[in-house]
Amino acid sequence: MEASVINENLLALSNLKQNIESKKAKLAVIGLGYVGLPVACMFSDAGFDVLGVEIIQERVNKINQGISPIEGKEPGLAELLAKVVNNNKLKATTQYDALTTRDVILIDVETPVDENNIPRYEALRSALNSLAPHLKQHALVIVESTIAPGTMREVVQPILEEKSGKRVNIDFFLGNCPERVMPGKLLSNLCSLSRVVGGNTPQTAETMISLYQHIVQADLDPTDCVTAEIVKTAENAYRDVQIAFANELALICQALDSDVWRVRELVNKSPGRNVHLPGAGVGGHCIPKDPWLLAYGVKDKHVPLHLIPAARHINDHMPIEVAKLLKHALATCKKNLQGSRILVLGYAYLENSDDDRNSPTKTLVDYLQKENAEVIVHDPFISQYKGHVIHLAENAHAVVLMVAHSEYLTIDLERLRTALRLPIFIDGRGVFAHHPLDEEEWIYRCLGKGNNE
Ligand code: SAJ
Repeated sequence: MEASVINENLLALSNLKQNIESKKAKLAVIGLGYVGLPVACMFSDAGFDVLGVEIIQERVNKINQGISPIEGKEPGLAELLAKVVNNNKLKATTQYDALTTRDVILIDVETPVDENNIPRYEALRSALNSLAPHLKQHALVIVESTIAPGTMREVVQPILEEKSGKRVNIDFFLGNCPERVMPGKLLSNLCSLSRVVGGNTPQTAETMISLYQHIVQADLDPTDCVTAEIVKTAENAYRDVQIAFANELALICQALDSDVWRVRELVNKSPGRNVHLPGAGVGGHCIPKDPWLLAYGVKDKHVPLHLIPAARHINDHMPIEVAKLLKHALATCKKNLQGSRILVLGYAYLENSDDDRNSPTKTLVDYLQKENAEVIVHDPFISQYKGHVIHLAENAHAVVLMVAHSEYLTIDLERLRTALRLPIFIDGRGVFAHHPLDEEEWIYRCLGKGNNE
């Protein structure tokens, strides 16, 4: 590239950086979901003019009225949204042509994987194809969605260049800054967790850092795009593998009539060990998906992946391991799953959450219903499963705890046992592991504890 062109680009990037530092730069966030909306609110509150672009008109209407469309408890978000909308710092629209005035565009759309664990980039491609014709000269585009390594190079850059007629690093700039948020802690995570700042060039990464400094009070680590894509997917694949180890150890302890809950306590006394919590499965919007995104990044590279897929299969199978404990317990009462009535406690993917994405309980319920059991589900946080546990337990043959919601830890066990037709309690999260139910009164089976035959 000629020296003059390089200088022109560096000058353009330097001007953008100055406008970001002075907050004159106009921002846009494409995708106002559980990540995009808090991000838009935080940059607005930091003093930027932010335009939110969202395809769901109802969500746009709510946001422009200062009302948060996000369910579940998100401390501070509703108040912050009302504030920034009322002081005209944040506006939402469905119209992409409004992006022509935007200097920095953040993309926060969903990037799921399908039943074959292949990324589905329809939302990402749609956002890019809609943005490209309206891309302002020398604008900076930052993808915050979690994407497979190589996606910036193989999907994002080509679409933007082809559909805008612009060239990366000359007419526009490009980066990847993966979000690190947990439902229930969106605002606090966005400001307190460090961010990996992947720039298509080092200068782009520096300009991105000048942006995130306005809302992040933690490390902003500059790197290239592919490293940023790998870090995000690897941090969740790593957690998935850790959980899978705990789950496989639980099955070992069950088979050896030992107690994984005690075993893990003692193992973790050894320096540098951190056996995670065994459980009835791994759900949510991140952990079940991101390992497959990481694997997809090397799909054509002949890298023999064993650990990451194996961990996914172990964790996906845990609801069936819970069903096996139930079957064995029923068999001791000469009862099959067929025709039995089972009360399942917990449908959300995480304790004290209303988020049911990739819920392990769904796997359990599907299995039980295929075995012709009658299944009743309770969950205090999900509207269609709310109810009174003791009433729901009436005439049930067994209770299966799938989620450690606080409500279940203080359940009236005496009343529960009286309501049940058989005193069977399957503990999928070890909530009573340290205080097992009375063997005289219950047929108690706990994932990871022996004597389950
Ligand atoms: N789970 C276990 N055993 C464990 C931990 C979790 O079975 O020891 C299960 C949970 O029950 C749940 C699933 O795994 O079904 C996921 O739980 P999670 O605690 O990982 O919660 P997530 O899905 O919200 O994960 C997010 C991730 N954060 C981001 O992607 C930014 C993850 O990287 C974090 O480590 C996690 O929050 C966290 O705990 O902060």
